[in-house]
Amino acid sequence: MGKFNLPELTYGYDALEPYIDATTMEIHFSKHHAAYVNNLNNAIAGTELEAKSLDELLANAGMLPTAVRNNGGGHFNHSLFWSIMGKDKGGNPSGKLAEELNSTFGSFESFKDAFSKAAATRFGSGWAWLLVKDGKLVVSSTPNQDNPLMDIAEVEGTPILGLDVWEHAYYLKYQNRRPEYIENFFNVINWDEVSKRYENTL
Ligand code: MN3
Repeated sequence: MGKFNLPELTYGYDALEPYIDATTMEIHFSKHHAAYVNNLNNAIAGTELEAKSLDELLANAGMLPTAVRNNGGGHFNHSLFWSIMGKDKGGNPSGKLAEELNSTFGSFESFKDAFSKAAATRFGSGWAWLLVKDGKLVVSSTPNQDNPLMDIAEVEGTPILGLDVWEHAYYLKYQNRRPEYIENFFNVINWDEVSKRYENTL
């Protein structure tokens, strides 16, 4: 057993059907995410990095061996991703997050457009993010398994919503139709969890 472990998936592989299919979920969680965890553990084993928390590793990503940056990012990103989705979710956010989305982007629909565009235009593999930077909501995207917690990120901050746009996240069901996958992602977002993460930054 290594230092880092797969988180518990709090819903079944079929919980996000029909928007994200059970086979994709099973492979994504039990193979892809598990591989990031194993490779991260192997990459830090026997080194001084073994004493660092995941947050500490990510904050110093620019100085890390590539395997630690990629797999540490992969572990964090997927852990966040599973937590911000759920069965019978979707809809609109409420409370402070809804107010801040409205005041930042003009409306929820405008936010959705900005986030969807970031996800659709991320070339190759990567992630789209809604993050908090200096108290403000910002949409960004990162390549590979990078994320806004990393010192090398173009836009640094605390991610509260992330969407995996690697082909392994959607190809079985959507093939090349990434925009359709992005549209359907909005049917499974757990806005209560995103709100909780937002309020934790205040
Ligand atoms: Mn993935």
